[in-house]
Amino acid sequence: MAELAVDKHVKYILAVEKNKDSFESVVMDHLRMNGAYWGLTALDLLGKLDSVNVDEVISWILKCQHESGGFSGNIGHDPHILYTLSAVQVLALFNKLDVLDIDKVATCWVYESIVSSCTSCFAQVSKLDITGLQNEDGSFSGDMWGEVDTRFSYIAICCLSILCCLDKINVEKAVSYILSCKNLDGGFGCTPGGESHAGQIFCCVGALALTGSLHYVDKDLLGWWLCERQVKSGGLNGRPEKLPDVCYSWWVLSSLIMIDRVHWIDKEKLVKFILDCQDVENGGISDRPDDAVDVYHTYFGVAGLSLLNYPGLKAIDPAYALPVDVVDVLLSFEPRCLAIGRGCSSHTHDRGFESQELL
Ligand code: GRG
Repeated sequence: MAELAVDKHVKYILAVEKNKDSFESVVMDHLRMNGAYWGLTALDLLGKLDSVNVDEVISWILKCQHESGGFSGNIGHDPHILYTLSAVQVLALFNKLDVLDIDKVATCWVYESIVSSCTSCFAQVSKLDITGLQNEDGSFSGDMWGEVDTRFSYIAICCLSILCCLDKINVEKAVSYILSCKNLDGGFGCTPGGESHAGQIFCCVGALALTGSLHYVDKDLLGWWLCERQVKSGGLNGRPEKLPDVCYSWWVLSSLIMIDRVHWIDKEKLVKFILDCQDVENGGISDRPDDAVDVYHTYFGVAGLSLLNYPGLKAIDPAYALPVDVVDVLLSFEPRCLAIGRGCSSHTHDRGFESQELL
């Protein structure tokens, strides 16, 4: 079996960022914040986050922040919850969430600065209306235009959990809306009655995990639907009769881990499928063998391998979609949040799944 071409992938990710005129950079211009999250998290999992200039990244992220508090996909674009989570995740990756509290002089104690940034984040977040984006039925819209999707429920919950602000939304209603999107096949769609799709399942299961609500999931039924996603080549698809795609190595596998049913798929075959999608000469990973590579598939390929405990990769948390050591730092803030009386219910330690020993 081929090995993971770590150095080639690192080179490829760094080159996409540098070469602003490349086809990939141009088509990704409007969602560069997502690209930053994919590329930087992949670099971290590969152990090479130190090859980027942190100050440059942070300064660019802050230029994407709007008056409202939300972030856009690039400078001068409109803010959206999709990019706001990526911005917050990248700041968490660098342990720089405190820059969100731009008016406050950083205190010497990291917890203090995080928690105080939390409070002011909430001020910003409320202007951005992550909390205001919650609708009466518990669902979330992505921005001022009102589209509703369980992706936005996950994003709001993940973002507010990272910022210690989950207590500012109606979690019970958010959970109840997500459960209303559950189908008879055990899966979840983007709205009630919407077809089950592995991407939406990740969002719903992730949101339930982050709110300590996984007991509402029929794990055997959903686990069966998810493990049926594995096709002959070892790759996973997103729904019945569709082609396999490396990105589902994340959406399906993380969901299976969260519901403790990952042992129902053939892990060796999946590893082989992901490795077969590498461009071993120029780096990068594609959706399927011999297709063109891109940063999105490179990230989700590496993240999938990380979930499978591929040797040499940092471990990734299936619910926060951030490296485990980054999440450990976030979770360690909870006692401090409680101590200053924030009554923070944002960090559910017992999310109901175990870390895996897979390979
Ligand atoms: C932090 C990891 C992370 C995610 C943030 C944006 C988001 C939350 C989740 C997106 C979940 C999702 C819907 C993923 C699916 C993406 C995808 C490959 C869609 C393609 O769907 P189709 O129907 O393709 O075009 P198929 O594979 O069904 O043929």
